[in-house]
Formats: sequence, C-alpha cells, structure tokens
Amino acid sequence: MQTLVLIKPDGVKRNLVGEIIARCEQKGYTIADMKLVEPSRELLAKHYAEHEGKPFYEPLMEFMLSGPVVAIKLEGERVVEGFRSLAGATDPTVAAPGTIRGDLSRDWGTKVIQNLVHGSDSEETAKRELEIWF
Ligand code: DAT
Ligand code: MG
Repeated sequence: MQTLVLIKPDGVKRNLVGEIIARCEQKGYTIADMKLVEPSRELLAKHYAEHEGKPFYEPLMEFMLSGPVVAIKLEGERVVEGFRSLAGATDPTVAAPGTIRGDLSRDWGTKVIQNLVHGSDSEETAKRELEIWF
C-alpha cells in the first residue's frame, strides 16, 4: 500500500525534512519516490478540491504556494492509516505529543493551520493524490 505525504513549506523552511522522513523510516515505512516541488496553483486546486469554498481555502493555497514542498510516495502495510497516526491531529496545539504535529508544530496565529505535513486520508484519496503529484 502507498500514501502521499507532503512536507509543507513550513517543514522545508524550518529544516525539518530529515526529522520527518526519519520518523517515517523509523516506523518501518519505505520511500518509494520523493521530490522537492514548487507546486502550481492548478495542481494545488486539484489536490485541495474538497476544501474549495471553505473560509481557509485561499489562505491554505497561499501558504502552500509560499515555498517548495517535499512530495513523498510512502509505502508499507496500512501506511495510509499509519502515517495519519504519525502526523497527529490537524490542529497542532492539541495534536498528541509523540506525533509530528504534536512535537514539532504549534498555532502560529495565522489564518491557516500550518501543521508541517499532509497525509492522504483514505486508500482511494491516496490513489487520486499520488496521480496528481507523481
Ligand atoms: P488534514 O490535513 O489533517 O487532513 P484537512 O484535510 O481537514 O486536514 O484540512 C487541510 C488543511 O487545511 C489542514 O492540514 C490545515 C488547513 N485547515 C483545516 N481546517 C482549518 C481551519 N479550520 N482553519 C484553518 N486552516 C485549516
Ligand atoms: Mg485532509
């Protein structure tokens, strides 16, 4: 099984790429493919189609366009579920300690939650998102 992991611009700017990848590898998942990308607005619109029209949509797009992101095709048994568990809750302030978001992020008082990583939320979403990014 494979999932899409994105290290968002905050993760790249804060030099947390190695730390985040280490957590994935330590858990036992394998990197099947990986690249540093500067995504276009069109690509992000496809990726975040489910959020179009929400109040945080435009700030989310601006944030994701603010610098390069690392796209990873991560592989392993039940990796979709497993990476969501490694990432922690969407809101980093309440994400459990031990998770990527809980340990390494916080609320920065911006209009959009800057929470370091994206992980596909289902097998079907993973398939769709991997086709967009790879
Ligand atoms: P997740 O990334 O945990 O799957 P999501 O798909 O609901 O969360 O939202 C996508 C991203 O949008 C999320 O990582 C951060 C941002 N976001 C979500 N809800 C938000 C909110 N209420 N206010 C600001 N940003 C939000
Ligand atoms: Mg999501």
